[in-house]
Amino acid sequence: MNSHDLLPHEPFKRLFFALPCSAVQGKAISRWRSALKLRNGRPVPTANFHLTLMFLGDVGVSQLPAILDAAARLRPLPAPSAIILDQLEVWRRSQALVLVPEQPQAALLRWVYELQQAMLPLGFAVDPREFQPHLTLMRDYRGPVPEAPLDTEFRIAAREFVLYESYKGKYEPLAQWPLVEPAPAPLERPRPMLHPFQVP
Ligand code: 2AM
Repeated sequence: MNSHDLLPHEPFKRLFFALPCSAVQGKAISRWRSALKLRNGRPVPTANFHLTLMFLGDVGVSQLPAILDAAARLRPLPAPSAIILDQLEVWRRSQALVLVPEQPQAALLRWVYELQQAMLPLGFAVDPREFQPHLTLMRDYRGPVPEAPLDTEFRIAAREFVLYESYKGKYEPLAQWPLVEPAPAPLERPRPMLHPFQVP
């Protein structure tokens, strides 16, 4: 995604869509990362763990209503699911140590494609690099893939997606929408018919 054309002097926000990482999972991932005793790179703050769906870049604030509107009109996934991060990789080009799913879910990949398509008319070009779900653990990482047993499963719940503003190293949620259709409410058990003179 490239930085969007800004009007002269227009205030802007640095925006991206992502799946949030729950506090519990964040702590677990952070503890596991500490145990790796990594000697280089900058650890991503635990509070910033997320799984980027689409990076929008610097966006003029006048664009925000159209982005919110397009995101709200996306069709949710039919079934609840989670992204299982079970593999550690070093991405040399971006100098990042990342957790990735060994088997990215086709449904999520399709949904991200729809998100990209929804943003196209607003002027956000699709990143020529293939979308690869990942959670960044370390930036400026230059070492080899740490030899670490990934004996725990880390899960990112794919329940809702969030539009974040990146501001001074913090990620501020601006809006969120359900990513999966809400489960239907359980049917009320039919009450037994009472005889008109029976007292319940
Ligand atoms: P990542 O760590 O999941 O790769 C906010 O800046 C987030 O957007 C970053 O954490 C990064 O997500 C992603 N990001 C930043 N710059 C980007 C770029 N040029 N292209 C794609 N994603 C980017």
